[in-house]
Amino acid sequence: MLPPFRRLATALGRALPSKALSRALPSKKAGSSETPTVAVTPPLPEPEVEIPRDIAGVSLDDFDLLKVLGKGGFGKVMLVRKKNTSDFYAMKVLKKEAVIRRNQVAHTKTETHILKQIRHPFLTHMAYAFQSEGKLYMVLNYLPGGELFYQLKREGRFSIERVRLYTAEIGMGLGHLHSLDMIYRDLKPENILLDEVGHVCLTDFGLSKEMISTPNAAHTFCGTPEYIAPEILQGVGHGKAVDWWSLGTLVFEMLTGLPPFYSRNINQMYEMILRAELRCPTYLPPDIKDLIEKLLVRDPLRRLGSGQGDLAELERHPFFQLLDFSKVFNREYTPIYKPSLGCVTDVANFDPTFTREHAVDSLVEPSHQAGQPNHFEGFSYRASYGASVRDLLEPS
Ligand code: FS9
Repeated sequence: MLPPFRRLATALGRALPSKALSRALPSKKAGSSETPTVAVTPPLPEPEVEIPRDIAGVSLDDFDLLKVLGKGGFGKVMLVRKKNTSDFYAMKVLKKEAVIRRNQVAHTKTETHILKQIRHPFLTHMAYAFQSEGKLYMVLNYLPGGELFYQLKREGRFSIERVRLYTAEIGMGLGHLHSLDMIYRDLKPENILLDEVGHVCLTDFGLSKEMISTPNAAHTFCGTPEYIAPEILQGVGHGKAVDWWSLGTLVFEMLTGLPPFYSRNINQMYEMILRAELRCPTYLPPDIKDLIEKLLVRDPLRRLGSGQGDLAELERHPFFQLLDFSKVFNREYTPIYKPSLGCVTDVANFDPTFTREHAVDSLVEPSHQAGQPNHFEGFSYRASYGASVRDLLEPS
C-alpha cells in the first residue's frame, strides 16, 4: 500500500532528500492489525515539495490545541480536540532532542510499545501516535477528573467504600498488564487519573518494563521512593509482585493520607521500607488491615498476588467480598465521587500553573534536529478500535 502524501507549500524551504523520505515511511509489517490508512492519493505534480503524511494518517493539523494540562523538561501534555468533531484527547508532545539528550529513548519506546498493545477500561489507551522532524506526539484518551493525588491532597483521606472500588479497578489494570508480562513499577497517586464518571485510569507507562525471560530479570532501579518495593531497594531483582507492594502502600495512603513508610529524609525512608514495623491506625477495619498487611509482606514470594493466580489472589480477599469483579470490569459500580466539571473543556481539576498557559506547539530549533538519525522509526500508530472506553467493555 502506498502511503498518502500531504502537500507542503514550500514552508520547509527545502525538499526532503529521497533517503529521508524512505526512512520516514516504515513498511507495514506482515500480519499487522493496524487499520489501513486512507486510500492511495495520486502523486503530486512537481515542483511542489512532498513530505509523507505520517503513517497513522493523522498529524498535528488534525487537532485544535485547547489547554495545557502538564509540562516538564521533555515536553508537555495538552487537551486537544480532533477538528470538526467532539472528540477530546490528551496529547503528549515530547521533544526528540530532549528525549535523546536525557537518555529516555528506551523509556519512550517502552511506553509507546505498551500503549499500542493495551485495551483495558482502567489503563490509558492511545488513539494515535505520529511524529514530526523534531517531536513525538501521543494522542491518549482524555481523563477530565485529573490526578487522584490532587483529590487526596484536597480531601486528606478517602472513605473505605471509595477505596474499595479504586483498589479493585487499579488491581484489574495491574492484573491486565501482568497478563501481558509487563510490570507497571510506578504506581503512585500522581499516575492515577479519574474519568468524567469517577472511574480510575492508570497513565504513564514510561517506567513499565516488559519482563524478560525470567520473572526476576528486572534489575534496574526505577520508581518513586515512597512506593518502591524492598526487593528493588535491595537490588536483588524483582517481578510483578513489586506492583502489589505499591498497591499496598497506595491503599494505606488513600485511607490515612500518608504512605506507610514515610520520612522527609530519603535514606531514612529506605530504611523504613526495608525494616520498619507496619503500623495501621486503629480506625481501619480488620479486613482492610489484613489486605494491607498481606500486600506489604517484604518477602515477594510470600506477598499476596505473587503466586500464579496474580490478581485472582486479591479478588478472593474478604475486603472485596462485596464486589463482583466482572461488574467492576464493566464499570457497573457507580463511583462515590464524581469529578465536578462545568463543561467538557473545564480543566478545573488540573494545576492552574499549566492551564493558565497558552496551548501552542512550540518550534523546535532547527539546529537540534539537523543531521540526527531518526531514533523513533515505527513510532506511528492508529488504534483499530474506537477511542471511547465503551469500545473496551464487554457487550451488555
Ligand atoms: N488526560 C488528562 N490528563 C493527563 N495527564 C497525565 C500526564 C500529566 C503530565 O503533566 N505529564 C507530564 C508529561 C511531561 C512530558 F514531558 F512527558 F510530556 C512532562 C511533565 C508532565 C498531565 C495530566 C492524561 N494522561 C493521559 N490522559 C490524560
